[in-house]
Amino acid sequence: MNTNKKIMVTAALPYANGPIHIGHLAGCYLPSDIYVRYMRMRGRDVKFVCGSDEHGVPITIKAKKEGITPQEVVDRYHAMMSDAFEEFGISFDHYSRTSSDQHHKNAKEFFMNLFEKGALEAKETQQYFDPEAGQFLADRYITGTCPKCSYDEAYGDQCEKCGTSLSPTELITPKSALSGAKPELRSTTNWFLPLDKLSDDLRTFLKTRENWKPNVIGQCMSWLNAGDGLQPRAMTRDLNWGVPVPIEGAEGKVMYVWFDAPIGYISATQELLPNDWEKYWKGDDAEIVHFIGKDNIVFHCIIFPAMLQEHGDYALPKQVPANEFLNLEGRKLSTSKNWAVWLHEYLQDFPGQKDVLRYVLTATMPETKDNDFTWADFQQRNNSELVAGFGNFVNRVMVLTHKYYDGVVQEPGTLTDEDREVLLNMAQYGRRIAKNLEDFKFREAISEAMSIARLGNKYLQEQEPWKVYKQDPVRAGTVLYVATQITAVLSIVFEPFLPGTAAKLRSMLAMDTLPEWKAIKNETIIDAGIKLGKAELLFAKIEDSQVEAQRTKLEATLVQKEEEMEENSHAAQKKDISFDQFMEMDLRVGTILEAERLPKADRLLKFLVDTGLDKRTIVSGIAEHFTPEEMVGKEVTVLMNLPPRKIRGVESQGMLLIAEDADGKLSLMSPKSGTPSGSVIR
Ligand code: B3M
Ligand code: ZN
Repeated sequence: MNTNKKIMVTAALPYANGPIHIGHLAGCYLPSDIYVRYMRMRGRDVKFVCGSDEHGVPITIKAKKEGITPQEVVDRYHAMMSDAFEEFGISFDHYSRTSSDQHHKNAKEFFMNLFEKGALEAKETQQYFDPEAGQFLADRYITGTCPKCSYDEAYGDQCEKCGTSLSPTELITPKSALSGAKPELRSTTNWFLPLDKLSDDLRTFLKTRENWKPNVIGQCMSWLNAGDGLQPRAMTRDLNWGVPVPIEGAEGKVMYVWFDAPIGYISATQELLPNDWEKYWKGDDAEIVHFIGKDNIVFHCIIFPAMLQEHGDYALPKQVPANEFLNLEGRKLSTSKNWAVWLHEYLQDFPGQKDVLRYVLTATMPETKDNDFTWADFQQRNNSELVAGFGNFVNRVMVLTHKYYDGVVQEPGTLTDEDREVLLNMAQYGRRIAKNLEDFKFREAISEAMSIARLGNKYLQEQEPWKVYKQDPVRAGTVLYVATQITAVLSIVFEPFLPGTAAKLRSMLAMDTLPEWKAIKNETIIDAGIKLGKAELLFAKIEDSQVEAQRTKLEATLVQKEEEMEENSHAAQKKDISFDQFMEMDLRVGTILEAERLPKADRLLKFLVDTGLDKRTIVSGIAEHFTPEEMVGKEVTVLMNLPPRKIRGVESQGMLLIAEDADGKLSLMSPKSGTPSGSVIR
């Protein structure tokens, strides 16, 4: 293994618009942490960076939904995610964020490098513009009717009902999600990466990658070979949240989030190593490894490499071991549907048991196909593999050594063939686990590590030191000496997987440092004469009630979702009317001049309305939703040509139009303020 290499390990920058859940961990944060911890134990020169991905439309949508700024959204989730990662033992050397000054500076320099060499092509395109909001609309900000299934809330990039990917101009009756206005197509210039012209270089790049996972290469080749091949992709957007584009004529534009985010890896390294960062990103010694989920493959294996190739100064990714997806109790994990096990909630519900989740997520890691996390499996693996297997073995060695030898590891007598075979096995396990980790096969690696604990239990069961001790205390001491070496190996091989447990075990074994991986080969790791620390249980049983509580919590989100779905299910559409029938209605803009409650009528308000044609009284049953004071001066929509009606002795001439949502909340149908009374609505 060439140990001069500078290994740069990155984990996908999580969008700062929600907490971390087990799918994120199994997808890239846990495998990357295991890999880096192992590389450190091999004495390799490895750096591990990540950070919050703070641009992109999802963040502005979240901000709009909550009525706060995008910066407030990212500040909340950046703190939440970095805290949760730290508590879970994801050992980044640096966790950055793409709103950092360093990143903005670095992204602009990267952009200018490409721009000045002509690697980005300016193209004029037609984009939807919201005349009310006065801004261009990102695809997600345009909704309309899906041309495929007629779902009336499809987005400009995708119909979530039938899954069809769309372009905004395909939507029927598009409207702006910002103002509701009908968007207009307007020309705008953006700067494109000509991926079509870069396909050959990308093919060469992909062909020279060694041992890439079939699912990764397969996805890349299908992108390269699909239809007319790769298409130019805009690297700038008409948005106001992101890294501003640093060129003349690009005012009001920001970098495409998938242009700036991968550059965030480099920015994080610059923040970590201001003077040495280039050693990990440039030159033949740099080895870049991107840990991601499969939904990020095209960005890390096609677009980012194309950017790096065009830039010219950078090494290209050596490995991108993308994982597939983790499902939860048979359903897709979903932030928006709250169908998830949130990391920060797990850490609250299972204090001190982060390693149990690390263990289960590694043992079930979706490395080559999607997999499913169930609470039953979580409980079963903890109770039978960790408690009854690993923990029980260590506890017997500790308790027996304290019981018979006051905790002191005995000088071994003559080793039997069985003893030697067990010790020899340790070195073989060490080699197999190392190989699996270097090949990103984490499930196999942890299974092999657990086999060591099984081997230890089997050895004790066969040698029965608790029986032998009476007749032959030396033999019993030898058996416990061998068993203690096995526990020491466990404390080494489990360091990448269960760092908390491994550290606790090493302190019980009076090992005051973390040995290098190669110590596994030594016949003696814990010398005779060493006094072992206090025996503590490494794992605790997980009770049915704890798991039941988790399932109940999950089911509650399902029920809540169903209720929301019911509540939000709008009244069914009424039967069709003819266009002529609609044209018979006379709808006008009116202005409320006076407003008062009607005596002994809680729900009624009496208005004097200037309709542009006349001033008339209208009675409306909205007193529980609006006060008379707030109504005066408001522009409203009036249905004029209704026959007058006597309501509580007051003659009402017409009706105000109100919108009522699924849970009964009312809002006035008001035109833009300043629209003159009498304006005809059609
Ligand atoms: N934030 C997408 C995601 O969280 C994106 C990753 C960026 S890595 C440069 O899946
Ligand atoms: Zn559809």
